[in-house]
Amino acid sequence: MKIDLVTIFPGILDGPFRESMIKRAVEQNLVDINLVDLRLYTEDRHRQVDDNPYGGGYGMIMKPEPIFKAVEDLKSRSEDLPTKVILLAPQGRSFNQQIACELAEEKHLIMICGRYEGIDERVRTALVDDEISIGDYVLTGGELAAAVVVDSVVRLLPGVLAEEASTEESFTEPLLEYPHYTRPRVFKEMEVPPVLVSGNHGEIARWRREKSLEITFRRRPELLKKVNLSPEDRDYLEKIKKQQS
Ligand code: 9D3
Repeated sequence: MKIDLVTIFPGILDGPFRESMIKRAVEQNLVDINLVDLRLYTEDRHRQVDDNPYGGGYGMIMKPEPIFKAVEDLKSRSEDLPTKVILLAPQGRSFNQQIACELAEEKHLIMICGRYEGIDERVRTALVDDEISIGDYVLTGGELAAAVVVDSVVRLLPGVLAEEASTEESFTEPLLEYPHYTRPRVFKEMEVPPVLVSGNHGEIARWRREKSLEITFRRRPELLKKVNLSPEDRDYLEKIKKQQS
């Protein structure tokens, strides 16, 4: 997969892809991540990428010409690959794991990181295939959102995760995770639940299932609608509900 990130602040995105799992994926040529400085596609003396909004009002708007030039150039450099152009913007569809899985199937992503108060609408209508937000909070621009999207997409590419991790992930239900423990067994007088050191794998699996159900019920009850609940699961949830009232 090839990912081009178009930004006026390439420095923001320089660090996140040079560490850990994404770094290894780049080194193994599983993904080619390319930071593109939008100012290189300006032609005026001041390298201007923004301008005032028609109709007046507060703030600046990203000009269309440099973005069109950048995207046309990046497309022409990978003629044979089908390209998907993504705009990171607050108005986009809310990013989630399903969108990450969809994007992991693409061959070439061009991500445009918005800045200022917004972007000229003609970029949307003529250039952008998909518009993504990472959630309902205000960032100063699209760069950190692009880093989030790239991180979640790249880890799904074949060969990036250990095989066990990715197959386990694709079979797991949308439940929150049970609590994890590692050594020491007693830490500051806090003990690991005895069932986890019992060696009884059936009981361990049941305990973990119940903890997952309980934490999901308390924090994200809406997720339980999507889960296949066994009769034992239902009994356990009933028990928790009764304890509450
Ligand atoms: C006053 C109206 N604001 C829209 C909510 C203007 C505005 C705020 C923040 C315009 C751009 C931005 C910069 N944010 C992004 O570019 C962005 C973003 C975000 O702020 N939150 C979540 N996801 C994303 S993706 C890109």
